[in-house]
Amino acid sequence: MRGQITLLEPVPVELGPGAWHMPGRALAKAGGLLDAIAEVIRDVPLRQMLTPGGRRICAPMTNCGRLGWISDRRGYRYSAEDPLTGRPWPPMPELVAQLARQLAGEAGYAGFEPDACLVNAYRPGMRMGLHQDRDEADMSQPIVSVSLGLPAVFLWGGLRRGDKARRVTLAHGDALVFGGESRMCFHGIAPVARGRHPKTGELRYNLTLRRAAA
Ligand code: MD3
Ligand code: FE
Repeated sequence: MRGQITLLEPVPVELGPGAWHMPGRALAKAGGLLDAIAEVIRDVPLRQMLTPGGRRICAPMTNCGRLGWISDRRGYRYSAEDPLTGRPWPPMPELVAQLARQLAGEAGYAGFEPDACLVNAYRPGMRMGLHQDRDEADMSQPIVSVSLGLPAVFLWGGLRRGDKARRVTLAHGDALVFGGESRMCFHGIAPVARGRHPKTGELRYNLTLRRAAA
């Protein structure tokens, strides 16, 4: 049939200049990634952080890697210590770091070496408002994200807060790589719909891999 294609394997979709959605690209590693997340969470539990304005950030989060992203009344920043204990974050699992390097390379960002991995855990109803990631030292470095468990609608806006946001569904095993001209785009997550995932139950995990220090 002319015009009809069969997708034997999912292909990367360029969402915008330097921004790639890679459906299912992390699926083969999903089991190992979930095991790695479970181990991190045993060590440094998920917690709800406060914004500088004193509001609770919806999704509980924690970190692994040399640096962790934290937020409290003093602001947003990266810290080498877990503020709950004063101890270093657990090391980034090699499986996670390796996948991030691989995906960044495939998107055209050779030499990406993540030093921070933020773990977000969303339950149905939880969302993340439109924001920019601007706490990293070198904005020429891309960001890699992997979605696991319940699906979510990713809101992908423009360089100005008011720009209309596109909606892209992120499923279990999907990856995103954002760099170049898209690095400073506003983005967020729409409220997660009710549901159950065979591997995570009523949870969506997101791993956000960044180069925080120069
Ligand atoms: C686009 N997390 O933690 S990941 C965040 O699913 C965050 O938990 C969302 O935004 C989540 O900051 C979205 C995808 C993502 C991460 C960083 C980006 C998209 C991005 C940086 C620039 C543009
Ligand atoms: Fe973000």
